Amino acid sequence: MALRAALRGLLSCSSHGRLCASSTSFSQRNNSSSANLKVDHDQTTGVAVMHMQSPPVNSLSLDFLTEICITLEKLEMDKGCRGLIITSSQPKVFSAGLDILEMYGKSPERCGEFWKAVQEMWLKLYGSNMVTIAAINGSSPAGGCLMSITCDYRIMADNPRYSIGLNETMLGIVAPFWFKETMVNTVGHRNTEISLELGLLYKPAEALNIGLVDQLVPEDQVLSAATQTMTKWLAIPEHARQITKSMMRKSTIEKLRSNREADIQNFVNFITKESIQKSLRMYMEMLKQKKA
Ligand code: CO8
Repeated sequence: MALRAALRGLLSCSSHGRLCASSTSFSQRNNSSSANLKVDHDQTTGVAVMHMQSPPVNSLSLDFLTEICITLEKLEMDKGCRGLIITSSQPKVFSAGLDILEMYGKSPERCGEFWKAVQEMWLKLYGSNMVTIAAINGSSPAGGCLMSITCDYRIMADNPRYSIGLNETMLGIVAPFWFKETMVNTVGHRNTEISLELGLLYKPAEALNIGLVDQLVPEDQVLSAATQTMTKWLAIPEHARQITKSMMRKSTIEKLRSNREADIQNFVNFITKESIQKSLRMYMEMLKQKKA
């Protein structure tokens, strides 16, 4: 509850694209931990590594999204932090995407609050001035894939047991326009069309082939490869890189910013439909059966 109250404050001061100052000085600390996130901030390099550690599969619940948003806000405000690597501490999974339980059997108000937090995470990451790299050390379906493609660069573990993609249609739900546009901006229109209609999850080699990830490395080298890549990106004149990034992403970001309330309403109307609730229930049962 305290976390959500903090996010509400955060949302009220950043929803127009302006970031508000945090009362605690994050830059004084090298490391910080909250319940489900560990952040190692190396102040000599200006690079922070955010480890997601929300068991079992880093699914993005309202509370977890809130933690992520607060951390992103603090790092963004910290002038000593120029690069962010996102990775997972959970075995085999980067992130299982949005927490399905947040979309099942919940009140419209709660669904709306949840969706606002999903939007906020995307806005913060996609619009970040920092260099952002996803160090994808496990499977990354749906919202996990969104989180990855919202970063500037993706390095994935070369393990054929892992997969990544926007598989929403397989749950009987539809990726919203800003998921779709982030994907188009990454792999192009045709790949996105096929990928979204079929709800495809790609093995690492396939993901590399369509440009969904930028690099594959052995599993134990994901973080070191991300650190090396970060060094190269941080060597580019900062203002020029930031302006270029903003130029590439601005129209997609603006489209959501100017339609946030309508997008929340669409989500709530859609997700609370009986037929959609049934699809989600069947999908969760399928997950349980697969496990058994
Ligand atoms: N949400 C909630 N719980 C989950 C999720 C999830 N996304 N994924 C897995 N879990 C749960 C499982 O049910 C299981 O619970 P329990 O232990 O109680 O049985 C536990 O986590 C562990 O799961 P697995 O045993 O399946 O773990 P594995 O290591 O074998 O597999 C995977 C990990 C590959 C991540 C697998 O769990 C999986 O495929 N999960 C589903 C991923 C998925 O399809 N996510 C889609 C979420 S929807 C989304 O992100 C975008 C929605 C956009 C909405 C647009 C609407 C308009």
